[in-house]
Amino acid sequence: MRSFLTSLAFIAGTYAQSSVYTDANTGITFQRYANTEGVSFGIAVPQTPASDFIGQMVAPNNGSGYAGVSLTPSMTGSLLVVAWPNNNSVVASLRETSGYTSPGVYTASGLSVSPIANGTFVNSTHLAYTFLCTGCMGLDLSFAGNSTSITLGWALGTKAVTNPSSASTASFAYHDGGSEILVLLYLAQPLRTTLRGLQWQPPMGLDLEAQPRTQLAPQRLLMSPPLCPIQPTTILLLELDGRDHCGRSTMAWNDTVTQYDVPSMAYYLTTASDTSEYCTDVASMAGCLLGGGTMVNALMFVRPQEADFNDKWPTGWKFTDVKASADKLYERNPGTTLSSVDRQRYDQSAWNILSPFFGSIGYKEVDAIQSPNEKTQVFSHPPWDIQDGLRAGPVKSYLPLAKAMSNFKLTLNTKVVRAIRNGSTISGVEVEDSTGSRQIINVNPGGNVILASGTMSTPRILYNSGIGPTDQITTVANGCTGVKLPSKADWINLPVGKNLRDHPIFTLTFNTTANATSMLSTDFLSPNTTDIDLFAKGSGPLAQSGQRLNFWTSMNTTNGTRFFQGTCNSPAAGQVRIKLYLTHGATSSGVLGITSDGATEFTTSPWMNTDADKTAVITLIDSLLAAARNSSSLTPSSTMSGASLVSNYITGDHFVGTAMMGTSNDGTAVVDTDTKVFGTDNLFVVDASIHPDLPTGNTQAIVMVVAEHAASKILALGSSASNSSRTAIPSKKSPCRSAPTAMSKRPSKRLYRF
Ligand SMILES: Cc1cc2nc3c(=O)[nH]c(=O)nc-3n(C[C@H](O)[C@H](O)[C@H](O)COP(=O)(O)OP(=O)(O)OC[C@H]3O[C@@H](n4cnc5c(N)ncnc54)[C@H](O)[C@@H]3O)c2cc1C
Ligand SMILES: *[C@@H]1O[C@H](CO)[C@@H](O)[C@H](O)[C@H]1NC(C)=O
Ligand SMILES: *[C@@H]1O[C@H](CO)[C@@H](O)[C@H](O)[C@H]1NC(C)=O
Ligand SMILES: *[C@@H]1O[C@H](CO)[C@@H](O)[C@H](O)[C@H]1NC(C)=O
Ligand SMILES: *[C@@H]1O[C@H](CO)[C@@H](O)[C@H](O)[C@H]1NC(C)=O
Ligand SMILES: *[C@@H]1O[C@H](CO)[C@@H](O)[C@H](O)[C@H]1NC(C)=O
Ligand SMILES: *[C@@H]1O[C@H](CO)[C@@H](O)[C@H](O)[C@H]1NC(C)=O
Ligand SMILES: *[C@@H]1O[C@H](CO)[C@@H](O)[C@H](O)[C@H]1NC(C)=O
Ligand SMILES: *[C@@H]1O[C@H](CO)[C@@H](O)[C@H](O)[C@H]1NC(C)=O
Ligand SMILES: *[C@@H]1O[C@H](CO)[C@@H](O)[C@H](O)[C@H]1NC(C)=O
Ligand SMILES: *[C@@H]1O[C@H](CO)[C@@H](O)[C@H](O)[C@H]1NC(C)=O
Ligand SMILES: *[C@@H]1O[C@H](CO)[C@@H](O)[C@H](O)[C@H]1NC(C)=O
Ligand SMILES: CC(=O)N[C@H]1CO[C@H](CO)[C@@H](O)[C@@H]1O
Repeated sequence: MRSFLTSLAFIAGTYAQSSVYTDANTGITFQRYANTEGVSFGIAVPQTPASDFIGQMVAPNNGSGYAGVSLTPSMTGSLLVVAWPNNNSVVASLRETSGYTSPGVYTASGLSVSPIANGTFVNSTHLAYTFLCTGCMGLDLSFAGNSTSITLGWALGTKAVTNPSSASTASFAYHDGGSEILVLLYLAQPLRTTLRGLQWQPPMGLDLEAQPRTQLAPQRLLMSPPLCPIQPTTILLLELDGRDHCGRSTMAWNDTVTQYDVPSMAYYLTTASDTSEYCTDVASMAGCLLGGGTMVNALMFVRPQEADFNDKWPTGWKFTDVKASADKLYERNPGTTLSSVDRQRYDQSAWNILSPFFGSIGYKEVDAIQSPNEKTQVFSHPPWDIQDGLRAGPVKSYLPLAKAMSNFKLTLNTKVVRAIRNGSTISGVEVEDSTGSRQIINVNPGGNVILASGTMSTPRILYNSGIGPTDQITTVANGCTGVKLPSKADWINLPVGKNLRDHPIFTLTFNTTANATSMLSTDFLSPNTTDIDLFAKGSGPLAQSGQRLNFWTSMNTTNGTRFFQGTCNSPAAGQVRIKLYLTHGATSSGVLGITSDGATEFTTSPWMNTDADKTAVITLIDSLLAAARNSSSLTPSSTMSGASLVSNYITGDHFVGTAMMGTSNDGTAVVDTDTKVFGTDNLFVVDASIHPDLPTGNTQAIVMVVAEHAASKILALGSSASNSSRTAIPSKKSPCRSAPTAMSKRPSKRLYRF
């Protein structure tokens, strides 16, 4: 006999997200997954999660069979809740199995399921079982009450249950396959319900007291494309890319995950078969897909050190000011130095060679997630934005919050061209779809427009809106993009595009006499079944990004303190590689301008244009090379030196500064400390472009911290928006037929940044 739930290894699993749902029969609000076949499962947990939850399963009912849910992704070794119809009543019990057989009753003291009467019934089409699961959370066999997302299993069987009237002796035939789903439960609105005096809410909820619901909306800004609140209860997120995450390239070896989900793919995205996610009209590389850089980056998640804010950010944005926002971010999106769910580290030869090397020259091992302020002479396992073995980031940790809200709308395939101004007031945005057709979306009186298209793109929207240096706006006026500018008297002269900064990266590759048995690209691109199976459990080398060791140090010079970051791995057998970044404290900067056909370009390159930066890099590289030559494990080539490498750098793709924040409209800043563009009433920028300084590590973590803090600043301003509806006014683009395309004008050299 084919045994119970054989195919519940979720072979055909698809990701499904839950959303908030209030059940009319019980009044309980659940975080619920529902499919189109009438199957749903919802969970509510107490406001302070302990071990109890309320669950509700609903399944089609034809008088026999059963419905089951597993409280982990696996059917074996998981607490199972199974319910079935018995005449007109519902019988249920807790079960567990270590093999693929009819699961036995699970009895343990303190564990039970008890039905909630109004939500437990059989009607002519469905079976509903709503229950209090006492003692059920936080076990090896279940999930933790404070999880930020959980994956569960589901099964339906249509074969008759043996002994259906008895909760303890009923047994089940195998399920019919094809009914299993993966349920991913995400944080949603902080709704809660009262049951027997307890406060319940959908799992992974926010602190309602600290987060009144009306204050949630602007958090959707985080790392997001332009956002257009049209009235206080309506948030429109405009994303130029046409595909949501689900429409993206999946892996040949696992069609439920995209190339962005798989952490090890972070080092291979530029050479993947689908590279359509990179922007084609900007000066350097950026992600033009929902989630932007956070979906294509190398997953480094370097929590900013205090000095990253304290040195150059204005009053109101020092570390003590942003700390609460940082903590809020880390609660939802923590990052990790140990990404594999099985808590093993894989492919560690570079770590095994370099950690003793750095130890021998006085560096100390730290955990970069736990000790963000230790940035001199330290090394760490790489901190990554990975959770449950998959790429994390705002698309997973924040966007579902927004999508669960009825006042939020995401519009794809909508490129923002410009803000439409009447003097200082933004009355709408002009948007373009992929066919080049344009229309205007009006902002209701009192509404705000928030640009979040990144350091490489936000300046274009500002120039197109008549905001920026006169020469850049003049390029738009004389160009062929057909952008309608405000009259010259209304141009706002701000230093948009200036203060562009980035981390230059220097590459030091060493032969090693030690045992560098690194995995090869083929191991990642065509993984074997061992690694595929490990990945399915959130573990193994595919659940890691490409770095194997990170180090940081600093150097005091007469021209200030400069920080350095190194990301290391073993690119081939017998070799280790250090990618050395000059970071916080670098004094070089450049300028981002616009071309006549609407692409952005470097009019001054942002890297290594001060002598003090050059001297510091040469000094640090020479000291590392001397230490390597002095070591027993590393053999740098004899021609390598600071002087030979200093001009040989690639971009870090960590651009900041093109719409810099400052305290006053004195010609040095574009946005004020509320992130509002000077000279406007309701235009904001929340992305890496507003950062006045380069951080010590890769940019995404600090960009997210700043976005959280910006949300609180914008909320504090309040809104007086009315609630009229929006209208769309079609307009036409006059395309640049004869001009070179933005694509062909981009730098021909594709810089590889890892
Ligand atoms: C290849 C690469 C590797 C990186 N590696 C790392 C790393 O390992 N760790 C790290 O911390 N950082 C890394 N970064 C940097 C980090 O990802 C960025 O600093 C961060 O994503 C910047 O966020 P942002 O919100 O400013 O803009 P972006 O992430 O660029 O987001 C901009 C968004 O706006 C959309 N958009 C752009 N123009 C328009 C328009 N006109 N209309 C509508 N939508 C528009 C885009 O599609 C995108 O969704 C990397 C970046 C790149 C490109
Ligand atoms: C449950 O049903 C009873 C009877 O229909 C009703 O009086 C009661 O209000 C319901 N309880 C809830 C929480 O809906
Ligand atoms: C219930 O449905 C299954 C599959 O649709 C079918 O095989 C079975 O005969 C049905 N049972 C009843 C009692 O209708
Ligand atoms: C259904 O109810 C009838 C009468 O109450 C009872 O005789 C029968 O055993 C029940 N059927 C099952 C499957 O329990
Ligand atoms: C039976 O109950 C389910 C779950 O509440 C509901 O969706 C369905 O509409 C009900 N069917 C009928 C016929 O009332
Ligand atoms: C969840 O709770 C466990 C144990 O109570 C704790 O170790 C863990 O850090 C918590 N996780 C989060 C994300 O709060
Ligand atoms: C622009 O604003 C002025 C007042 O600030 C107002 O009189 C005028 O009607 C507005 N124009 C448009 C087109 O809305
Ligand atoms: C090199 O490392 C591999 C994998 O860890 C190990 O199997 C092998 O024995 C090592 N060889 C030497 C010479 O240390
Ligand atoms: C699968 O690949 C990994 C990484 O290359 C390797 O360590 C492992 O031995 C391989 N397993 C099998 C069964 O080939
Ligand atoms: C694909 O990956 C997901 C996510 O890790 C996993 O749950 C699923 O089981 C995998 N599927 C296969 C066929 O390996
Ligand atoms: C640099 O100087 C600061 C004081 O200005 C000191 O705290 C720090 O330790 C120095 N760093 C190094 C690497 O010497
Ligand atoms: C590094 O190793 C390669 C391949 O074995 C060899 O060709 C090269 O000469 C070595 N370089 C140094 C500096 O030892
Ligand atoms: C020699 C040198 O690089 N001097 C730089 C010191 O730092 C300031 C900014 O802090 C730069 O403007 C100088 O060019």
